[in-house]
Amino acid sequence: MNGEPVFKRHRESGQVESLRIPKEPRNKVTVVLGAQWGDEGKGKVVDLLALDADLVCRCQGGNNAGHTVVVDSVEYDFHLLPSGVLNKKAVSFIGNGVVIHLPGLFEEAEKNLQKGLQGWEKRLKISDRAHIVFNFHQAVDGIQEQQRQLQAGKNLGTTKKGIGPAYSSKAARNGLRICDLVSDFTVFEEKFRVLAGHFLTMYPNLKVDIDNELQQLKVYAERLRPLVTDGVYFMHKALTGPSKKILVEGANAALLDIDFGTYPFVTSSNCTAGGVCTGLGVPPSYVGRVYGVVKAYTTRVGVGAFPTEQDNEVGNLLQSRGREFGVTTGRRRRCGSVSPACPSFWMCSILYAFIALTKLDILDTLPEIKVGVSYTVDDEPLPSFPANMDVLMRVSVTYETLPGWCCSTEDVRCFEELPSQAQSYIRFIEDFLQVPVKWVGVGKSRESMIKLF
Ligand code: 2SA
Ligand code: GDP
Ligand code: MG
Repeated sequence: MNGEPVFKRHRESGQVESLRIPKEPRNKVTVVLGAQWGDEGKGKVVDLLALDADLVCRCQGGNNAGHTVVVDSVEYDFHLLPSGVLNKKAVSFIGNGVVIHLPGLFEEAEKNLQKGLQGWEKRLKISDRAHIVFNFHQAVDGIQEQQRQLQAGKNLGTTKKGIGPAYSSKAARNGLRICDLVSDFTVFEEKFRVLAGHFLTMYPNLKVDIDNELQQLKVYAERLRPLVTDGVYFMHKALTGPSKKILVEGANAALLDIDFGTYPFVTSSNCTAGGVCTGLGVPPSYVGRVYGVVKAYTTRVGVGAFPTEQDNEVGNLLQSRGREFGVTTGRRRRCGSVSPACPSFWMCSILYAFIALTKLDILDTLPEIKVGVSYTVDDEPLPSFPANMDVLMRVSVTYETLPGWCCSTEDVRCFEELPSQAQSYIRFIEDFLQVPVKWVGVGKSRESMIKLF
């Protein structure tokens, strides 16, 4: 395809326009990805980078994600809308890799509108290829969780936002997309009834109010139509047209990636760099800088192995000081030590150009800080991260203990003013990963981000 001419005839003028992909990439995309189990503070980093972006995109996940942005003491939370939607000069784009629950999207916009988010509909574009999460997908998510608990004695701890069932419909090829919704509604209705019937057969206890949901969807279809675009063409124009700053906001994180994460305790999309290409239609050569967001400690919400979890006073302190509660579900997040020995960090060293290290201020009161530096199983060092969760549950972590700084970093705005122990902690992580730390977060606001270079 590279360099091959592809032509598109312009509808009104009848002129033929080349969709050739230039040999030298023009507008490469900058990507922000979570490097742990999510909630590293991606929203804040995206908001910061979005200040001078022209286009901010979401490429995967759905409203399971919860991204917080604090501007002028107002706290916004985004789930489907890209966090860059706050920038009135930027266009926001929800790509084909995202699964969209329409009532969720409009509720989220309404909630943030009350807080001051204005004009979002004028600057949001949605790919016609994105799949729709229906209410029954969410109900099925809940039923599947109950079944896992009953049958296997353990659920996954999903957000119950219908993410797994919606991506299952996509993979099973009976899912419905935004393009179906905004086309002939009679055809859409037929397909919707077939899909609902399919789930009703599989889950006889499922309650689906088909007529009510269809009525609601018809209303959404009208509201949505002006926002819907051919996502592939839209991205092609953005990538190859006049100079533009394009930003991609990853949702969830490396260890929740369906291929590379702690399967099966993962989400249902690719949260690593590949998801950017498939979820937006961006050629790999157009992926520019990838920023990995790393929290100065680690959290996990939901079930699954967490080798550096601190199920003790330190974990409790991190949880309360860091206010570690899920943005989508309000669940208490499990807390533990940062572990650069963990595989997402290996991926980090290979893939990530820079690191944003967030929430350093939460460590301010700890007299010492443990960092997980290697894993062993049955006294054997692990050369790589185990795929098998039963093995991961048995790993022992070797820690390096670093001195804490026991003073507030909240008001610090440059690296040199940080206590020497905090500087050493940052340099330790940087050296271990061999990836430069570009930002250090010491508070929730945009201003409390120290830029290192
Ligand atoms: P799902 O709902 O099918 O994607 O759940 C599968 C696993 O993925 C985890 N997951 C998350 N982990 C961290 N943060 C997420 N977003 C919210 C937040 C979560 C919340 O910002 O706090 O509010 O609880 C997120 N979304 C999915 C999930 O815990 C499962 O382990
Ligand atoms: P995301 O899902 O990666 O966008 O992160 P979340 O929004 O779920 O969770 C991160 C939380 O940490 C939010 O409440 C942010 O406001 C907050 N936060 C981000 N960076 C910092 C920081 O450097 N210090 C402190 N104290 N809070 C931060
Ligand atoms: Mg979050």
